[in-house]
Amino acid sequence: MEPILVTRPSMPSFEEYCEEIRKLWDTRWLTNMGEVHEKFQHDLEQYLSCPHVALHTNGHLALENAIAAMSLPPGREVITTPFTFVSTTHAITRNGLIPVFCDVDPVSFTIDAEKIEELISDKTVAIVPVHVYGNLCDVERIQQIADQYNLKVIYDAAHAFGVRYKGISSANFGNASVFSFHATKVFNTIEGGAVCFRDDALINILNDLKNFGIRGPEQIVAVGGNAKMNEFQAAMGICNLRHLDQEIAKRKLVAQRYVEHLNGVPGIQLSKSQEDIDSNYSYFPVVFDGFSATRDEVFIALKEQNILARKYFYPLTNNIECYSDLPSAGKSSTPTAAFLSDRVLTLPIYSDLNLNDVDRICEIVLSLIKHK
Ligand code: T4K
Repeated sequence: MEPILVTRPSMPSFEEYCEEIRKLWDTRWLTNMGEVHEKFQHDLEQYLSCPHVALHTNGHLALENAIAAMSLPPGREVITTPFTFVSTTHAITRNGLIPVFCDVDPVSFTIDAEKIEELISDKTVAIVPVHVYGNLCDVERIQQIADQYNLKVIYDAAHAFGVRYKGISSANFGNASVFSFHATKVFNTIEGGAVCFRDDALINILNDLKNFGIRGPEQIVAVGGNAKMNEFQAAMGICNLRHLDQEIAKRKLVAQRYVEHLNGVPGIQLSKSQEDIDSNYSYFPVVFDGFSATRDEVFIALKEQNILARKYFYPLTNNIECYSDLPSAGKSSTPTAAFLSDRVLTLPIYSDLNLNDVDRICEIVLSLIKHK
C-alpha cells in the first residue's frame, strides 16, 4: 500500500502550469522580478487585501529579512516561542538578536500573550509570535503590549496563509507578517515565502535586502543578500491561488472527519476552533494525554501501517544544542510548550486525502485503546 505522508503538496494540472510558464521560453526572463513575479505579487496583494507583499525565495529568508527590515540593534532581546519550526529561532539569532522564550497557550498552541509582559526587559525590542497549525495568536492583546512598550511585532505566519480573523486576512497584523509557500504548506510556490506589511517605508528596505541592495545597474545602496522568487515559483503561485479556496474547503472535510472519530475520546485532545477565526486546516494536531498509548506509541503504530504522522513540534527550539547557552533555554522555562511537545502528533491532512484513509488512520489510533 502507498504510504500516507503527513502532507502532500497541492498542485494545479500539468497543463495549467505549462500554460503559465510557456511564455518564459519566449521571453527568456527567468528571475529578478519578471512579469510573472509582478503579476503574482499583485494577485496576492488583492487576495490578502494587504497593500504590500515582498515575495521571497522561501519563508525562512522572508522571515530573516522581515526582522532585518525593522533595523533592531544587535544584541537586543526578542520575545518568541520555542513551539515552532526551528526557522523562527534561527531567523532571530541570525539577525544578531537574542531569543527570549515565552510559554504557549495550551489551547491555541500559540504564544501565551499574558506571559509576554513578565519577559520584557530594557533590552527587549520586538516580539516574534508564531501562528501555529492555522490557529492565530491573540493579535489584539499582542498589539496592545507592543504599543505600550514600543516593540515591533513580526508574525511568523508560515502556517496561516488564508486564515482570517473577523474577516481580516492574517497578512495584516503586526509590523509585518511572514508566510511560507513551501511545498508542504496549504498554499505553495514549490519553495517560496512573502513578507506582508502596510508601512510604505519598508518597500525599498525589503527590496534591497532581497536583491543585494541593487536599485539600478550602477546603483547599490545597501548590504543585501539574494532572496528573490523566480518566475517558475511565481507561476506555480498564480495557478495554486486560483484553487486555494477549494483546497481549504476540502481540508475542512478531512478535519471534520477526524473530529467525528476522535472527539470526546478519553485521553485525546483536539485543537478547538477559535472564535471569529476562519482556519486553513493546515495541520491536524492531536494531543495524547492520559490515552491508553503514548504519543510515541501511536506514532509507531501508524508507521507500521505506512502512515507517517509527524511530531510537529518536537524537539522544542529552546531544547536544542545550539540554543543551550541562552538564558531562557531549557524546557523548564516553558512548561506548557514542553508538555505539548512531548504529547502532540500531527496526523496526515491534505486536500485530496481520501476520507476512507482518515477512517483507517482513526481505526488504528482507536485500536490502541486498552479495555480494562
Ligand atoms: N516558520 C514556521 C513556523 C515553519 O513551519 C516553517 C517551515 C518556516 C518558518 C520556514 O519556511 P520555509 O523556509 O520552509 O518556507 C517541513 C517543511 O520543509 C517546512 O517548510 C515546514 N515549516 C516544516 C513544518 O515542515 P520537514 O523537515 O518536516 O520536511 P520533510 O521533507 O520531512 O517533509 C514533510 C512531509 O512532506 C514529508 O512527509 C514528505 C512530504 N513532502 C515533502 C516535500 C518536500 C512531500 O509530499 N512533497 C515534497 O515536495 O520540514
